[in-house]
Amino acid sequence: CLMGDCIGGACVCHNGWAGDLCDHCDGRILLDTDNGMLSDSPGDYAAKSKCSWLIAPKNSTSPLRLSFNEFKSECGWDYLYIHDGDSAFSPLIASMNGITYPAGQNNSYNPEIIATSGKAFIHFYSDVAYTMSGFNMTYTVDECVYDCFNRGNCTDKLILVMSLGKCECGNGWHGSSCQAQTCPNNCSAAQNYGKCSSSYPVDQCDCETGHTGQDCSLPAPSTKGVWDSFEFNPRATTPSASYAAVSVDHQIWVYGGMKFGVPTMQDLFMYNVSSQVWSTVVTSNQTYPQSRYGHTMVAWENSLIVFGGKLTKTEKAVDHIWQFDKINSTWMKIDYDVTFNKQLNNETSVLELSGHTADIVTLNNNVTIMLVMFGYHPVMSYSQFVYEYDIINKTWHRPQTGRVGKNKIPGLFGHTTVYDPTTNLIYIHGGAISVLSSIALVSTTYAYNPNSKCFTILKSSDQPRYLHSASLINGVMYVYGGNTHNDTNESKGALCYSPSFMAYNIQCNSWHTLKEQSNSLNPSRFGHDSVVVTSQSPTMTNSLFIFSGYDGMMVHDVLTYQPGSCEAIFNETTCIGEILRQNLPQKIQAMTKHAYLSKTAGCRFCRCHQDTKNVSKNLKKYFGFVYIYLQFCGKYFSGREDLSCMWDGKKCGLGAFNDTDTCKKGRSNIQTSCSITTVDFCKSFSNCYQCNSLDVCLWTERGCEEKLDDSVGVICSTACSMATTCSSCVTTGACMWCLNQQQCISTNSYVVQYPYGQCLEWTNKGSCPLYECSALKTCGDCQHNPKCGWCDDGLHTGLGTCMEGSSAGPMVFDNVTENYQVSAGMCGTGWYFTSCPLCQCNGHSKCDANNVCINCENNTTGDQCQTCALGYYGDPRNGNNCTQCECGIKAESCNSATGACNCDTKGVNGRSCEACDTDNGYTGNATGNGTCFYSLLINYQFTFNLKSDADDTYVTKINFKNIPPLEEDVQMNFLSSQSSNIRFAVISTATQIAFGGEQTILLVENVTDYTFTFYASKYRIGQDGLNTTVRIYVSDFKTPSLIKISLLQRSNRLLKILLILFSSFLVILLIAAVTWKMKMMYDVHRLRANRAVEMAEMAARPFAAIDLCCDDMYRSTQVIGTYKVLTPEAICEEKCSNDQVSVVSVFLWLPTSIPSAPPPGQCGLAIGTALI
Ligand SMILES: [Ca+2]
Repeated sequence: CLMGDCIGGACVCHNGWAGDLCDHCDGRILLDTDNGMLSDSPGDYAAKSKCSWLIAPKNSTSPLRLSFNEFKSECGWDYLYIHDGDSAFSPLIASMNGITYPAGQNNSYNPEIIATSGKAFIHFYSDVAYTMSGFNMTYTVDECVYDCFNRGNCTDKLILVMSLGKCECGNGWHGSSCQAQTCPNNCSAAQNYGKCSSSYPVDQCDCETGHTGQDCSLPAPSTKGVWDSFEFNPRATTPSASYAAVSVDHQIWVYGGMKFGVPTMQDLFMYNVSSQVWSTVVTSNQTYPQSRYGHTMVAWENSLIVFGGKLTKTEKAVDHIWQFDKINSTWMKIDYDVTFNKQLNNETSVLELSGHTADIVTLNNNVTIMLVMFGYHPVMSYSQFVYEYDIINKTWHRPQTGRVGKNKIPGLFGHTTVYDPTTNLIYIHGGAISVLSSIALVSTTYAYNPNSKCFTILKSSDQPRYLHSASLINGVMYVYGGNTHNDTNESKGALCYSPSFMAYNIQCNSWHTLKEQSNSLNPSRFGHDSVVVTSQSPTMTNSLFIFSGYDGMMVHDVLTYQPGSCEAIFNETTCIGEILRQNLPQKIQAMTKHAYLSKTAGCRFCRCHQDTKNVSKNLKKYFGFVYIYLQFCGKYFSGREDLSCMWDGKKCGLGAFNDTDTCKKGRSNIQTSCSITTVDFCKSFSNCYQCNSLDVCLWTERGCEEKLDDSVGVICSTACSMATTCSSCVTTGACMWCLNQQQCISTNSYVVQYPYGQCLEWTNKGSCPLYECSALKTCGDCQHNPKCGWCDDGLHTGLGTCMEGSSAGPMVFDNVTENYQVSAGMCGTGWYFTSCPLCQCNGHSKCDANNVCINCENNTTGDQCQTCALGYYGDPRNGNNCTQCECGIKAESCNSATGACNCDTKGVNGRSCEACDTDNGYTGNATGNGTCFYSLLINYQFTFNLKSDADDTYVTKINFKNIPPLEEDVQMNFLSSQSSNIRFAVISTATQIAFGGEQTILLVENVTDYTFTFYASKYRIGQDGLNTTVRIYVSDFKTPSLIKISLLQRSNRLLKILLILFSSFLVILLIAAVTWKMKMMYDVHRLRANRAVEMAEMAARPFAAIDLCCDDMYRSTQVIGTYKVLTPEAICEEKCSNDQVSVVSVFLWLPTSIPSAPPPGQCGLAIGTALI
């Protein structure tokens, strides 16, 4: 008993713990010492954990420092919420989930956080599926985060700013926990590269021309990218995620986003890059948009246009456009027009999107549009639409789009887009898609041509992610961070928060992994955005600016990245990035006399793709082209991989795509126009609502098709979000109900709907537990809900009311401040927040000195008088009444919860014991005073095993009957393990009419072994025309009981019959043996036939024509559907009607040797199917 006492061989757990060994948390615990530790359990946490802790040190009001030694929970599903204060209504400061690594391991990062109020309310919730090792954390008062890294003093000076520590950093260090070095290396002043200059808020290096980097040690321009990070002033803005940011003229505008802590009214912030100052933008009128996240913002002329997103208050997606006038500092909600049917129904418009993207594009016809792509819609699921918003005319269009190739373009959530004016294409990367009932992440890159409305699939990054950021600098798309955790079973350890940094070179359609930034405490995050800051110096390239994001907390810093520049490269080879022969392994060098050393001025990356003609034939023959490309291009490439440079004969410069013909030729051959047909357009939709929202398409049994005059449509099945109650939501397995948000959502959207832990608890599959505080009836149930506390009525019987509250008392919502306020008067002295009253009798008893309920009154029973006593039913918890059972004489008691009678006669059932259990051979008429009988057979012994744990608990009676066939005496033998009373009776009927009624012959009491004879002559047994029934009533026994009973009727005639029977039996046995053999043969035949049918069926799969593309074969990747993944996935999937199982087909690549030739006559590929 880890956290309990062993009493009488069973563990009795301490408050806040549960389990057979009291080894996992449950309920609520108060920690009131100045320091301590808390953990979910020593091993993995339990499924369906609901645990909370209130840290409220008795002797201190100083800020609390919370440090995690370990944290591992299921990313996106199991959360640890930390509130800065004494209740779940206090400001949230973290919603930890996913994995952090203990110090010393890779990506080491032990999160620490300060609760400035001096108290912390912590709640842990795990759902029904998948558990991990959980967490273990410590807390101390009056200390600083990371103990200032021993670079400064942790002082007692209280700074009343949220999350600001109290480190007074020593010389040379700054930051809230002294994590950043001030003027590192003295700005390389010794080499005259720079000097440390006074600056607000901290001194910074002022580098001389020709030098850059944090300590001015890098040459400027530099071939290497340079990272920097700094904390922003939290007084001016709040860290957030899923906000929107744009950069205009050295000003970065940040609007909205999911924020923890106290809500802010005005959500627009501006960062001045030149002065490095953040400021809140205060609007000059009282109209401004409600707080939202998952929206988009674009800059157009002197305004910012915000579209869509989910309102933080209601978690509802909106279709609003708000425009901010930068000159007058005013917000305006735009009334727009649409050229399509906008309303899906009365409540929902098709434009209610979140997690979409928006870009400003000027089309060939000179119309400037905001191009909105994909996103999640509550009814229409992952949107596959592209919308065009004509900014001048305030009108939305929804163009038909097409694609190059056959692969459908799926609807995406949390993807990124960048618009490249040079190629006039939008580049789309990553995102979450729907796969059956769960989500999958993709690593696909698409190009979208806004003029031809065509999608083209480009090279995959092979690293699926969503909620990452992407920005374009000099033809290179930089992708940072994101959530890389797929569905738990698919994720294979992928991180919830990725630190990775990748570059996509548009010119060459190639991906490169870049060095992760290492300047900040934790480079990993998702939900951030990146913008491009235009360089103020002609020798420097534009730089990347990344603000905040989410890593379980809202990240408190800004990252900047200055890419390397081509100008810093001084020789041709490095500039254009050839593979250097001397870098190749010796063995291969010998075979590569001509390989890759030909000189053509051109564009670097494309050479790997294009210059294969110069590769030695021997080498090609030996290794194959694919091998050369994969192995050498990245590995032995000289120079920089994330730059697109060219050599003009004298110097290296930016390799703009259309500068020279050579470059053009070098460009990968990407087709970006296609024919767009309505048939294809309709077919691309995989959602009924999306399909039917288009006038030209119709959802049929075959999917989305072009609407023709004779088309027969199918009505869309109800979307989860249309259900407004839990019970209507959880009827199918496809939906789940979020208890605190009161929302029904599809299982394939949970993590995209609540990416920051907004759902405190969910349920599905027909169960709808009570959740509101007021509905919870015991103190224990009450405290499982983090928002509730228990108000005892002061009578010490356990009676009370569950209310919303904090440790200080009940809380009520104040409509004026729109906040919860403590209203201590509502409860008085009986407030229990972290413990329960010791006497728990549900109002039906007082307690003795040991807090045991003395005598449960009001017809209740149980340790806490929590159930109705025998003969009563109902839910007596918290003072409710029990109702008397209505069973008459047929039962002494009823089910204490439902009131169904516990019938005392075996074979009698029904709520009021009015029916016979005919399924088990009991017949009769149980209505009124009637009863049921078991029909015995003559000359057989029957055994009845009446158990005390099954349905027989309350059985005290059993009745038997028989109509003896012969005119002979009937001998009854009775043997029982329990003493019983037996009544013998006969009843004669002639043509169904009772003949004198039942006649009792004898009553014997308290017997276990008894023999009785019904005399044929006396009781007219077996006489023709008279159906005389013998009846045996066994009563007053207790279960468990074993009863053996037989009726014997002996006669010569009987013997004859038996002999005939026996000889017949032998014949029957022979026939049976022959029949059995025939049956066996038939079974084998049928099995073979079935198998043949099955094999024919199997061979007919897959059901759809598919294109197989074997790219990058040596990395065993497969192009599946429209995205590429590293793990094998189904090429086709046929759902069974119940949505629970499906038949999947997979491609199998049979093992081959290098060179990649399968055995003669074999194609090397096979198709397999499986039922999953
Ligand atoms: Ca879980």
